[in-house]
Parts: sequence; structure tokens; C-alpha cells
Amino acid sequence: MSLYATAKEQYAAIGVDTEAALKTLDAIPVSMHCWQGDDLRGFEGRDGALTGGIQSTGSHPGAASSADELRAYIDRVLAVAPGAARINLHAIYGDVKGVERDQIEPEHFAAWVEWAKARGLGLDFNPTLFSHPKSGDGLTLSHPDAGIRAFWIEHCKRSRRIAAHFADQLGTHSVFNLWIADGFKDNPADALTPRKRLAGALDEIFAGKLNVVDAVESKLFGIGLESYTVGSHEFYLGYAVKNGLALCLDAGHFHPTEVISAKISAVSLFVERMLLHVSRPVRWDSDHVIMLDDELAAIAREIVRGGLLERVHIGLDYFDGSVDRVTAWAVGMRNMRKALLLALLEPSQTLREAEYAFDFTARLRLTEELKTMPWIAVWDEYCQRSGVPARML
Ligand code: RNT
Ligand code: ZN
Repeated sequence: MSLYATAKEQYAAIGVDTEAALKTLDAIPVSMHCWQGDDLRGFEGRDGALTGGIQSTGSHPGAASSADELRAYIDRVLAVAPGAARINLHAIYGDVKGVERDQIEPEHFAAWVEWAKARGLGLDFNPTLFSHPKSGDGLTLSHPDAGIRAFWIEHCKRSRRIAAHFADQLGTHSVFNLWIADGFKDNPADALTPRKRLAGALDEIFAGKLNVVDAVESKLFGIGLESYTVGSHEFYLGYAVKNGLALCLDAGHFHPTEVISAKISAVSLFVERMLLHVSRPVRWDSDHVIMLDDELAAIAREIVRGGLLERVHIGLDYFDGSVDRVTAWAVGMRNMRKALLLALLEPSQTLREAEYAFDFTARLRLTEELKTMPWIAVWDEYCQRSGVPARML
């Protein structure tokens, strides 16, 4: 008997249908962030450091220096990452050499659309409000200068229209996710006014219905912006609930002992859609490559247990320049899918029944035994059926 056949029997014995799990698993879209491939430099041809309180560290050779090269890298990742994928772009990744951010148009992304079409991939989109002279004060959409705010509002509106263009062209939804770094290094004298300005700017950006999934992403702090973040979690949770937007939860954007897996069920009661930026913070929002660790498993479990696969958009967000970039992506994509597989192989009904009956002993026993069930045989079978290597040794 094959390892898979044995595993299938063992799972069947605890009420889990591995075939059904694999069918569901394969269809879950995971949106891969394009920016792991070039350390978030983009193709504007702008010399200068990455700003906005984020950092890519490491000097492993091979950062992509053109969109063609980046796409070639992504093709290599998709060849080893099983399951439905999407690609998540930032505005700086178009053919935008010398193009100001308040001038970007769908045509600057034509090559991405052609490439995505040929592969049946969906595209998601983010405006880029960092690494730019007009973000130099640490404020963009909440800047006191109306001219600076207007520049960024225009950039965001255009970005949102580009996302809608992707949806129209590719026949699948497009997530438009807005994150800004706005904040102060030291304690603000007025924490309220920048938030009012941000809310006003968002009202302009999100005015008018477009064929996009609108999402907003909060943050706790950034480097050099440690004391105050305009777009905090409470700010965006409130804004998303009030305006019917999706809320983006980034795994690195909370206090070190807070985890987004613990927030998913609560948020699901109040917003229709969520976007996840699955990342791995090490002591801070360091954006390490995601590992198959407890939190990754917990994130996947909460989505599956909550029946939220249709309402939670899973995206990755990390950038490690210290290792081979294609490998970094592939490891993360495969880990996300492994975590989802683990979640789908849970005998969820049995666990729930034990809990509903206050039989926490049975819940504990089963939870622990599940950890050493032969899930890897199911993974291997899945990879084989998907035509990708089971192991990347
Ligand atoms: C930064 C946010 C944001 C970015 C990307 C590049 O802390 O997580 O999502 O990482 O938009
Ligand atoms: Zn993020």
C-alpha cells in the first residue's frame, strides 16, 4: 500500500476525507507578493533607500532588476508551488521608469496583464506611498500640506482604477490594498488631527464604486516612526466597518505577543472581507520568510474552522534579501499551502463536539495526536498530482 493510501485510511478513521481536503486545498488562492524578488526597489529608476519604516536586509546576489527578470523568477516559483496562485503588485512595479506616481495608468502594467493572462493568474494591487521625496516628512495622506495630500490621493485613485482594470481584464477579482507608513518618531502633541486628515483622504480615495476588493492595512509602528502611527489597528478597523471595506491584518503589525490568528474570528463578525498579509515578525515587523510554525498553522486553522475561505484573501508579505529570493518565495508559498492542508485535515466536527460537551480532555488528546498524523504523505500525493516536487531538498 502506498504511503498515501495508508494515510488516507488513518484520516478516514478519524472522520477526515483526504480527497475532499485536497480538492479544497488546490482551489484556495494565495496571492504572492512580487516584492520579495527585488527587495522592494521597484522599477521607477529612482535611486534611494527604501523608506516608510520598513527594511529589507541582506545582500544575497540576484535581486531582479527588471520586470522581465522578476516575472521569470515568479515563473520559477510557480513551477514548484502547487495550488491556485495570484500575484500581488505594488505601483512601482509597472513600466514606470520616469513616470510620476500621480501619473500612473493601466497601460504601464500592460506587460503584467499579458503575462498574467497567459498563465490564468489574477493580479492584486497596492499603491506605493513610501520611498519617494513626497513621503519624506513621514506623512502622506495625513500630511498637513493639502498639496502633498492631493498628490497621494491622486496616486491612490489611479492605483484603484488600475486594480479595477486588472479585474476587468483577467476576469477575477482584484484586491486593492492601501498601507501607509504615516507616523511620528516621538510622541505627538496632536494624535487626532492627522487621523481626521487620513479619514478625509480615504473618503476621497474610496469614493465611487469600482470592481475591486478595497482593503486597508493598519500598523503598530515603523522604524523611525516608533511612537505614533496614524493608521493604527483601531483606526482602520473602525474605518473598514463603517465603510464596508476589507480589513487587512498583517502578521507583523501588532505587539510582539499579539497574533493575527486570534483576531480573525472577531473581525469576521464585523467586516465582510479580510485580507491577510502573512509574514513572520522576529522581535519586530522584520518580514522574515514564513516558516511552518505554530502561528502559520493557527492562521490557516482559523480561516478553515471559521468557514472563511471565501471571505479571507490570503496574501504573503515578506522580503528577505539574505537568501536566494526565488527559494524564499517558494518556501513561503509552500508553507502557506502546507498550513492550509493541516487545517483541512482536522477532524473539526469531533473537536467541536468534545468542546461543546466540555470534554477538554478529549480535545487535548486529539489536538496533540493530530500533530503526528501522516499529513506529509497527503502533501506528497498532492505535489505529485500537481506536477511539482514534493520536497525541495
Ligand atoms: C509594511 C506593510 C506593507 C508592505 C508592502 C510592501 O509594513 O506590511 O504591506 O510590506 O505593502
Ligand atoms: Zn503588509
